[in-house]
Amino acid sequence: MGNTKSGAVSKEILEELKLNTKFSETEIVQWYENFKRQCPTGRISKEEFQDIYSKFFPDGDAQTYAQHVFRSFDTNADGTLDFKEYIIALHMTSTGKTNKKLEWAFSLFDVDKNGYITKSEVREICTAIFKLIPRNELSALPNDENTAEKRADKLWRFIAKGDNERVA
Ligand SMILES: [Ca+2]
Ligand SMILES: [Ca+2]
Repeated sequence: MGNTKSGAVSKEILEELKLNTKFSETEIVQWYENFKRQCPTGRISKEEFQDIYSKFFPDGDAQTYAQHVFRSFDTNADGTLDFKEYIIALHMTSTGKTNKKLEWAFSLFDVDKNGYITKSEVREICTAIFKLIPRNELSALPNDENTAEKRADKLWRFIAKGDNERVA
């Protein structure tokens, strides 16, 4: 292990994160130390991310969903999550602010990243979400949303109107 980079967060990243999230400098520095400990290379690969996700859903299949979540966090699309992307992701999914959550949900559903959500993208994400649900819990779901198709239809009716419309 060389000593090419210092162990601290760079000033630019720190300033940017302070501007774009509600986290304080102390919190960001703490997150960074945690991140470095868990991930000495400073980057999380898709495989590592899938592993982390699988631990949260031991009874379901989290692989597909983890891939979608990873894509929505990997804002520069280079196939890894760096510290900045990780903190922004954490902020978007954990903060109480509805517009931030919506922003994230939008990027989650926009599978091909073209700025629009289509019904088939909604169905794709619902299918991934359904794989997270353990089999014995599926039977307990209400009749109008106990399959990925039904859930997608319902969600689509809520956010859009016709089958061929798209959400921008
Ligand atoms: Ca990235
Ligand atoms: Ca799209």
